Amino acid sequence: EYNIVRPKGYTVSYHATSEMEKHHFGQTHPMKPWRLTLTKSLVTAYGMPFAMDNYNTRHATYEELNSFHSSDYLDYLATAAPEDQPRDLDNPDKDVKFNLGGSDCPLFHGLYDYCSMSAGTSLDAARKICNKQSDIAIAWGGGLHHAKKSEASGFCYINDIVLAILELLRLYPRVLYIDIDVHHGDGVEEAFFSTDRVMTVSFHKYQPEVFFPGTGGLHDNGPKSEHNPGAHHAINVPLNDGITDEQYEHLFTSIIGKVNTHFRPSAIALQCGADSLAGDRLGRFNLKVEGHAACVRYCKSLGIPMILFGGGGYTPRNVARAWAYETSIAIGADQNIPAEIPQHAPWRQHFVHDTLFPTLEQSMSEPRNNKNTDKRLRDIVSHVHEQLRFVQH
Ligand code: TV7
Ligand code: CA
Ligand code: ZN
Repeated sequence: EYNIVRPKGYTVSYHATSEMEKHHFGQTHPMKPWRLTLTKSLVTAYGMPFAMDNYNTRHATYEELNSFHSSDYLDYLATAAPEDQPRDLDNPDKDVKFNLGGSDCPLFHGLYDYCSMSAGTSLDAARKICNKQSDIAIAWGGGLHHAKKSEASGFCYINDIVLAILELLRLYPRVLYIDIDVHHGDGVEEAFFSTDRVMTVSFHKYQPEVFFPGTGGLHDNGPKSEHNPGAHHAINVPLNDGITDEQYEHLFTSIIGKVNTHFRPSAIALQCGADSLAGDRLGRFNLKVEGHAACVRYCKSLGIPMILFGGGGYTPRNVARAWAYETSIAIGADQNIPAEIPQHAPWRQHFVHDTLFPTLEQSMSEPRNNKNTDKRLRDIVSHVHEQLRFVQH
């Protein structure tokens, strides 16, 4: 009923599985896998699946996970059960093995299945890009950027992004990783710290001691040693509370535009964490769906093969709005979908306001004060531009 048609001349693939969405981190835990259900139902209500190749994804194999993660970590992840973790109720995060079983990264039933499905989604997306069957591959179930080689961190157990980028590197000489989640993409940055084939750029709230994970300062640009090819290949854009669409879009395009001309990526991996939206339960920014999505639109305009990953996002109705709208941008249907949430969308009542584009006032009772001065943002851009003088591919 909407005017959604297959884009001419390019292919978008959508990688998901309804199995992932059934898992629970625990009653009060902010990470709600059913936000993926809500996203899929909105994408479907708008008729977008007709314009994409839709894949039901499989579990990643142990060997695939092992291409980044250590065997001792994976073995523990595969066998640890919730009841193995006698909790010290006064000190719930104390001494947990591989950081598993604390309150951020609890052990829950089906954890290994959940992790291997998230990774399977992202690996399938990467393979479709590598064999040129997709120009844009979408993996909203991935984007778990904090996981380390031998450690869970910040709701992330398996770093599906690192696995997908490793897959892209088999074919593509250079991969640009961009991270618009409100948190620093530390796990991905660390994994590629010593190579000049991956440049990582994370935009995030930065207030060490107070805001997780506390890394990603402006001057953290990769190993300083002259002999390390990865030097200058980590870009960090530390921000304060309350940044607006206008400021963010300007920052994003001036930084990514310059990165594109200096680094000349052959593929892009874009983590679209939706906790940078206004009204997020954990986030602190004032971005609207339009501002968040402008990043996807800009990356698409570069005409480089791209994977879109999910990530954070703790107000499920807004996560679904952003990722559904960003899916429409991928297929070039953003002009053709009505802003009104379709009448027949299941879960319609969950959206509270019946529009894809709530105003700031609709997203939160009191918009945050914007603590980002234009002067500070100009200084950030000029530091990044200086870093890029060292990068010439
Ligand atoms: C990618 N913030 C992940 C972002 C990971 C953020 C944190 C929580 C949190 C956890 C809960 C919970 C919470 C309301 C919020 C230092 C601590 C403080 C746990 C209470 N409510 C992504 C990780 C971050 C768990 N962790 O980038 C169970 O907030 O700040 C911390 C660490 C120790 C642990 N405590 C928080 O978006 C996917 N956690 C309620 C129940
Ligand atoms: Ca980020
Ligand atoms: Zn986040």
